[in-house]
Amino acid sequence: MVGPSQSRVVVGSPRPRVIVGAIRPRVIVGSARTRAPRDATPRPQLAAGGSPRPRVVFGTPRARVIVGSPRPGVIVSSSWPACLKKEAALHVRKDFHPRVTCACQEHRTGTVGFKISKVIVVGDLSVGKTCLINRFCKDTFDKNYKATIGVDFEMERFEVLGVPFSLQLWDTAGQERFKCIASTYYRGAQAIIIVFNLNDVASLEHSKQWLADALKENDPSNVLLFLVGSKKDLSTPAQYSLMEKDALKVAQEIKAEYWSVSSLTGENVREFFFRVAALTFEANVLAELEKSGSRHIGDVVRINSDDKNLYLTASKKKATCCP
Ligand SMILES: Nc1nc2c(ncn2[C@@H]2O[C@H](COP(=O)(O)OP(=O)(O)OP(=O)(O)O)[C@@H](O)[C@H]2O)c(=O)[nH]1
Ligand SMILES: [Mg+2]
Repeated sequence: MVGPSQSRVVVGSPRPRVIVGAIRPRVIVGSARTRAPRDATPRPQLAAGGSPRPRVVFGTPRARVIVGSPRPGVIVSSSWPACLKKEAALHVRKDFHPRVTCACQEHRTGTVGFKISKVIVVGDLSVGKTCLINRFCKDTFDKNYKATIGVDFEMERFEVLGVPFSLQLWDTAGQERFKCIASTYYRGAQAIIIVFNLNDVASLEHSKQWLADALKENDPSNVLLFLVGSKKDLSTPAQYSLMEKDALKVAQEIKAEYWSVSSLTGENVREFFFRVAALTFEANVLAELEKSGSRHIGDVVRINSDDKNLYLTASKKKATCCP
């Protein structure tokens, strides 16, 4: 894992390497840009410069953008971001887990505030992965298709329940010829977003294969899954409801949360990524609490014991407000 919000990744050279220290993350494939016109030879690398990125804040009574930027402030509800449909949700709750809320109030979130969570976005070519990320991170939409070559990534910084939290959104190539490069970046994901085109049933059928490939590099019990139908603006309501039935079936089979979005209109895009951030943040804090719950400063360590739990728990101090 690279350092917080300062990384640059170089991909596709004989040995990919990660350089820490640049201001904004940027991915270079050889000397080529990661997005090129379909079937065109790669173009020279353009620097992805720009102003400091705004930090999206939510989960606090009044959300605000902390780092200034030309982008207008993102106003977010103080509540836990809702899922799209109850039957398509990973968790049907109205708020963060009480242990998480309590830990945030008591500043007991350990290293979560310094961590960057990796999210990978996979799916068939041209389903709209890049447009989805760009709509959320840059609020832009490009109607011209430029295939992603290898991988690219964007960072988005959040503040959840007063704790800073960053997502690294990895945009991977759907084209078969770049799959090999892209799959080397699947490892270490905390969330996997599988995108399919709501107007192309084959892309939904391929979702399971994309997931299987992504899970080869990740621990299935430790990863959050999202199935996202894209290009909703192109479906009629009748077409959409037919497709949604199939998509919900697949989502339930693979235990993913289902969303439908349009990067053209922006429908559900922000809500979806807030949900990804909230669920990922919550999973991180719960994991941190579990870790710190099993090892407390002051615990007595048993020596010469076969017991797997070397830490005697008698001296554990109870948290004040956690259930
Ligand atoms: N109408 C409409 N078009 C979209 C939407 N999202 C993406 N597109 C178009 O679909 C095409 C492909 O979008 P990309 O985001 O580049 O697709 P991709 O999945 O990143 O493709 P690869 O990088 O090759 O894997 C582009 O022409 C986009 O303009 C959408 O929500 N609505
Ligand atoms: Mg792309």
